[in-house]
Amino acid sequence: MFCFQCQETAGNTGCTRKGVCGKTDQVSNLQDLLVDSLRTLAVFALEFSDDALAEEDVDVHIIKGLFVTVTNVNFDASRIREYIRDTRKKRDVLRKTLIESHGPEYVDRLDMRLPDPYPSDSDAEQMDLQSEGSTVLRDEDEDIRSLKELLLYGLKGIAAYADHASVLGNKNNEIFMFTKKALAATTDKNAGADMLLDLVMECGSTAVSTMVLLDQANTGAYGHPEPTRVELGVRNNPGILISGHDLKDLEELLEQTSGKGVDVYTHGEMLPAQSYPAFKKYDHFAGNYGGSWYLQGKEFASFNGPILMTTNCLVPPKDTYRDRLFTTGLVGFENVQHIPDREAGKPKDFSRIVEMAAGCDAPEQLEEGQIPAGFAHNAVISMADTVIEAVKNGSIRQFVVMAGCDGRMPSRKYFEDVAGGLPGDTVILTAGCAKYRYNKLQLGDIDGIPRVLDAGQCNDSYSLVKIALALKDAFGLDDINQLPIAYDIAWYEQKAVTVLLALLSLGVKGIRLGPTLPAFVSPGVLNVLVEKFDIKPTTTPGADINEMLDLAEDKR
Ligand code: FSO
Ligand code: SF4
Repeated sequence: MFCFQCQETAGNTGCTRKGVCGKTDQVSNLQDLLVDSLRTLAVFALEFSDDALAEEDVDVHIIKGLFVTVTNVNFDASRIREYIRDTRKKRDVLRKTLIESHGPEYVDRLDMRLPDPYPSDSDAEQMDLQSEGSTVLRDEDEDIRSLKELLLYGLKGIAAYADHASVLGNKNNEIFMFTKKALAATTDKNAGADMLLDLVMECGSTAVSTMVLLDQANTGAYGHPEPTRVELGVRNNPGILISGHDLKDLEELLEQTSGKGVDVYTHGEMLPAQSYPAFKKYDHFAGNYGGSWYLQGKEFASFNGPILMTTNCLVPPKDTYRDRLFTTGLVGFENVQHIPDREAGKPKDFSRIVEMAAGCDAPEQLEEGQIPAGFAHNAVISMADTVIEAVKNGSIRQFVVMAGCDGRMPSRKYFEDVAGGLPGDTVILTAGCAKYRYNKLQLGDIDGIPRVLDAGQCNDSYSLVKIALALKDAFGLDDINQLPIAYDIAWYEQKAVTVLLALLSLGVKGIRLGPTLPAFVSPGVLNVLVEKFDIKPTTTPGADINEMLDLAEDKR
């Protein structure tokens, strides 16, 4: 195996024996084979009209397949083999149709450039053999390899967001088309750096469209998040803990637990669900339990009731709660119970979880108090006058966007120290699980505006962009970089890469990225990013705070 797609990659170079995330060598290789089969499917799919693909559900299959390979989603070799089999089946249907319409020579020419071209043995052993050897290092030129991986990881994040939107019935053919085009480009042995860089930028603008689509899907279905004080303590009933990012799963779980004497708690990236009007109406929707994803080994044990993992970030389960853990959707782990997908027109069946919960003890209390959430674009823009006045009269000197992810590395204390060290006339704009480093610090407010404005999940970084654009218009500026906003982004997995590319495509300059720069960015590609966008690594909290504040002075 060779994998360097996330921030925790071994030695900041690459995981080669086993993933730091817990992914085995076999699963990593199978994920690479899945990506190759999706690339092949994408090349064939580009030959067909949207209608023909819709019939075979090819586009949705491609985004689901990519989402499966995002860090901490699916660790189950047998499920990944199933996705490869399905991908190959769809490929074979398209290939056969193409031979009929265009002749075998035409298809031969396509086959020549593909990593997984022919109908192949789908027996598990054969598939494991086919997957052996790293595909990530296939391109010898390190800059080309770096750009192709950057593009692929950006696509994985887009796929995750597009999948969430599609679950709620919102799909967009331009996003599907870009995904196929870009995936196909990563199979092109002649692809040059300029072409790949253009695609990386287009990946950023497609990421923005995908976050818009998901925002429309979420707010259309569940209303606009509203400022909410979220309880951290527990109640006396047994509970079900729901984690991940899938709001449709939460909706159906809340419905199926109504009146059952069981409470539903959020965990990790499900915390923002606490602010949606459609969920707040349920009396048995209790508070948020625990901190960010990497602490689940301890926190799931003390929760006492069943836990439902709807998307990443899953870590290999401990025996203390393994039999209470359920996966659903694209998430998987060997020997962990899985709730199957919806049958047409019906909700998922969570009855097993509800029954188990009824016989469990109530959760053990970990903390108490409340934290503010729900500051997505609609809520912040509705208090725009107060915010603008506070900037004008100097009560707010600087905004610092600290969106992104949390993770295991002790060096992530940097983000807690930055948040705690920023002076009282600064406001932190956050989204994603990075917030758990500082959302429980008592940082106060400015004229009633909390000093940590939490827009929601990582995809809700779109809200931060929307807020920035609204401020730019309100101050009559022509460039987003003239605003008193600094960017101090924490990354971990591929959705954060997508958010980063989205910010770059909007022209945001001077982003700090930490706690380390991505291992998959080669020195040559890094030079380009530094030259074009002034990207920089995080250094020390003190030095970075000073530099951010100096920047605010310069912009005054
Ligand atoms: Fe975090 Fe995990 Fe939401 Fe990621 S829970 S790290 S960027 O999956 O998606 O923020
Ligand atoms: Fe390593 Fe991250 Fe890949 Fe897991 S996802 S194998 S931790 S680089």
